[in-house]
Amino acid sequence: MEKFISFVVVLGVAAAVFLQCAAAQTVHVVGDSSGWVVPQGGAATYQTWADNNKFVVGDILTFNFATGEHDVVQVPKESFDSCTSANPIGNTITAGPANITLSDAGNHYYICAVGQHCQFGQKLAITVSGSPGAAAPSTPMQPDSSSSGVFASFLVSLLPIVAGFIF
Ligand SMILES: *[C@@H]1O[C@H](CO)[C@@H](O)[C@H](O)[C@H]1NC(C)=O
Ligand SMILES: [Cu+2]
Repeated sequence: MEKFISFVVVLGVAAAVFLQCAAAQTVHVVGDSSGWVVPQGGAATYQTWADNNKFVVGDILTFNFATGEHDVVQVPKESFDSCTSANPIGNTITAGPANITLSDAGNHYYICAVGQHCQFGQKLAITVSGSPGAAAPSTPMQPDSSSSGVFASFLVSLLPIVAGFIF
C-alpha cells in the first residue's frame, strides 16, 4: 500500500511538471480591450502596449478586428518603417479575430495593410525571446506538440524509480 501511495505521488509530480509546461504559453490580446484598430494615440499606442508585454516563443498574439475593416500582415522592418506591405512574411490575414503563434525568436513586425491605417499608427513591433524552458532559443518547446514528448521522456526516466517502488 505504501508503495502504491509513493507511486501515485511520483505520478502527481510528473503531471504537475507537464501542466507547468503546457501553461507556459501566454495569449496576448493586441491593444487589450481596444483591439486591433487605427489607434487614437497614433503608433505610440501599440508601442506602449508592446513595452508592457513580454513575448516568448510559443505565445499567441490575438488580433481583435472585424473582417473587412482591418487585416494583419507580418513584414520586414523596412516595410514596417515605411508602412508598405512589400516583402510580406507569409500571407495577409484578412479574417478577424486572428491568432498568430509566435514560433520564432527575434523582432517581429505587423501592420494593417488597409488604406492609410498603418500610417495612422496601426502597426506593431515586438521582440520575442526564446522559451525559458528550452535548451537553446533555436529549439523552443512547443506546448501543443512536443511537451507531450517531454512528458513521455520524463515518464520513461521515472521508470527505474517506479520499478524500485513496486518490486
Ligand atoms: C484564439 O485564441 C483564443 C485563446 O486561446 C481562443 O479563445 C480563440 O477561440 C482563438 N480564436 C481563433 C480565431 O482561433
Ligand atoms: Cu486597419
